[in-house]
Amino acid sequence: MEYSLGTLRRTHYSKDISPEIAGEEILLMGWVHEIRDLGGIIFVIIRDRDGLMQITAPSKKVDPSILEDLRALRKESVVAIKGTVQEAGKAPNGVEIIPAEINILNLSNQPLPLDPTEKVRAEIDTRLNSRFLDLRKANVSSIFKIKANMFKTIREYFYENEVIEINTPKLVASATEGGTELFPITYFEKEAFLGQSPQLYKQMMMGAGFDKVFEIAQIFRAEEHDTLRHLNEAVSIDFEASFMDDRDVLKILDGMITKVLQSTKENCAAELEALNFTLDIPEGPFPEVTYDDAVDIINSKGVDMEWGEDLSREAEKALGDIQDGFYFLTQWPLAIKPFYAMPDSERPEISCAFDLMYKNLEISSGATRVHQYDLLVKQMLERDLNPDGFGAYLNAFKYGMAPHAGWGVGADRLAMVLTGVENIRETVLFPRDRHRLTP
Ligand code: AMO
Repeated sequence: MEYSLGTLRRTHYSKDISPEIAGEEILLMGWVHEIRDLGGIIFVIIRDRDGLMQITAPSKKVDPSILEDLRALRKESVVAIKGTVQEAGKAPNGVEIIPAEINILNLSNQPLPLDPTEKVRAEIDTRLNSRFLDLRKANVSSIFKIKANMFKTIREYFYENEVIEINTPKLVASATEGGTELFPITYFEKEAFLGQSPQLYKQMMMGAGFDKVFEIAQIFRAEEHDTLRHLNEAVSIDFEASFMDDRDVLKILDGMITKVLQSTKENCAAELEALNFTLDIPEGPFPEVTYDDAVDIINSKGVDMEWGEDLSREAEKALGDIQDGFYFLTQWPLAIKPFYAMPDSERPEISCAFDLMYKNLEISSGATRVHQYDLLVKQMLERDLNPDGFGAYLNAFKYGMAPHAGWGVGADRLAMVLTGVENIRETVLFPRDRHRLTP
């Protein structure tokens, strides 16, 4: 039996095999999804990236050596099967393959640590431990196809709007935002950290004259949270634009999310179906709720909240219960927003900052930024941050910094909304949480 690829080359994916090509000889490559040996006839279901294909071997029609080869197959082994396409009303895609040659490319061990056919349901931890097998399931891989389409759409949106894609360092010397915990690392003889946000770098690019930039990259947060919506390594979609304020960038964010929703609906129908999920597309711009109104709503729902506090989980839930879909939370108190958020010119106790929420889940934070050096230093000091630690950043504000605004979207959280999953771990190939560093 051949164990190397040799001259074997795939001619078709399962999705390309239809009754129109009945009679043609094809070569399919994939995994053994199921074997049913009924004695006089053997059915083998082959799975590739895009679907399933039935191989039908009646003992009267195929060579006895083929039957022997098929009987030697084990579930989840990797095979190349040459055969002829035949119309078959009863087969899943209306076609089946009558095999002429079976090549086992890699035999799978048995028993499997996880059943990719989903006959036996597994808990998330078992699934993540054998993630490569878990990802063979159509519903699981659908999440990542939807996520790939999401990134493609977002990149297209930015490129259409002349936003320049950038890459900023993830090995950094000092804190970004203050507050959030950082992962310390050893950088030769110095201490360094994993970047928690490209915030300071994307702002420095406004001093570099790039006008509009975006970055899609990993962020690292050493938060001890163990929730369904926090990870220690997440992906952030960051946007920053010069000569714009919070109102301008809020509209750009609204436009981006709407485009992503539409594109998911248009391009990922099969994936949404595999997930058994209906994606709703809201009409018009997302509604806005001011922080002041949110405090009233939350208190009216029986959850105590003082003006000036950040939203507790209970408060987010109380608010999410009455907001069905995406909405912006605006006019946050300045004191609970980071030092770089601009105070409102009429009400200095509030900031020009907003969050984008989906029900009770925070998807994005954004703001008009402070572009004046003195105000920036003042706001750092008010938050007990030492401006000496921000020298390189602050320098960019001394020699001509454009007024600017921007936002960051949690890509994995947005993927939760698009796929309807409730655990953020589902939307990340190999998630990193408080308890998981492998695989
Ligand atoms: P913030 O800290 O709110 O803002 O992060 C932006 C968005 O990133 C996502 N996010 C996370 N997702 C999963 N796990 C986490 N631990 C996690 N932390 C954050 C959320 C959140 O809304 N520099 C600002 C953005 C800006 O103002 O441009 C920032 O990082 O969806």
